[in-house]
Amino acid sequence: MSRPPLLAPGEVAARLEALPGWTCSGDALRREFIFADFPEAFAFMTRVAFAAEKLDHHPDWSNVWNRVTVALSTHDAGGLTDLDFQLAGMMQHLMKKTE
Ligand code: H2B
Repeated sequence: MSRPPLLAPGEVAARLEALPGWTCSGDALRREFIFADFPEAFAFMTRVAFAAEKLDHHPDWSNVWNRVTVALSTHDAGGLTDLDFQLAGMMQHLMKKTE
C-alpha cells in the first residue's frame, strides 16, 4: 500500500498543537494515558485496536495496569506522516469514551 509523505518539522509542530498531552521525540508522537484501573485501560486498547486495524496503521504501545504508553510513527516511511496524526486523533476521541 502506498504511504503518505513524511511531514516537515514545522507541519508536525503545528499539528501537535491540536493534540493535548502529546509530544514528539525520536521521530514518534508519544503520549501516556492513565485510566482508573486495568479494565478501563484495556477497554481503551481494544477500541483503539479496531480503529487502527481499519486504518491499517498500528501503535507501538505497552500497558502496565492502568497506564498505556504509546508511540506513533510510520515505519514504512521512516518517520511521521498524516497517518500518525489520524491515529492520535482517534485515540483522543476514544480516550474520552472511557472517561
Ligand atoms: N503501522 C505503522 N505504525 N507503521 C507502518 O508503517 C505500518 C503500520 N505499516 N501498520 C502497515 C501496517 C503495513 O505493514 C501494511 C502492509 O500495510
